[in-house]
Amino acid sequence: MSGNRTLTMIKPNAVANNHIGGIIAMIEAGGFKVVAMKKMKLSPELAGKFYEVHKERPFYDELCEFMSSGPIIPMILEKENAVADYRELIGSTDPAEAAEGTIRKKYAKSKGENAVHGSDSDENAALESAFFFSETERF
Ligand code: RTP
Ligand code: MG
Repeated sequence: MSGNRTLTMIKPNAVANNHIGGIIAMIEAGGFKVVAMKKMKLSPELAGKFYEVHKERPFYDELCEFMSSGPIIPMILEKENAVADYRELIGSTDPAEAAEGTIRKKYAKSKGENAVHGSDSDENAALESAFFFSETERF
């Protein structure tokens, strides 16, 4: 899967505000194929595990609380150069800095409640995909 897949989540704020369809439309218009998808709610413990790399950051507790506050939509996306191209499509972490035409520019509320996640490397894309999807769902 190296190089052509990434993992995204539609975050609780975007799901709660009925932006699932709008975000998936932007993803598909951007040339990505949805190869796996589900709706689920993370426990604070699971959110903490997913974001373990940020454990020492000041926003960690707030992030885990937010990410377990309501349902999310994890998806595996496929496209050539998926990780980098998807980070370009979602835009900067802070919506105030996100470029026009990006998902975060359109749907993020704040730096924390920023509508979507995108893996930051091929290695993390693989790890994060396995976090959410079993082998039979990642065909
Ligand atoms: P993501 O991992 O969600 O795709 O976002 P990212 O790479 O752009 O940002 P990252 O540095 O990995 O941070 C992970 C998530 O933590 C929240 N955050 N809050 N309040 C803050 O200063 C702050 N900074 C980061 C965001 O939800 C960010 O997406
Ligand atoms: Mg990140």
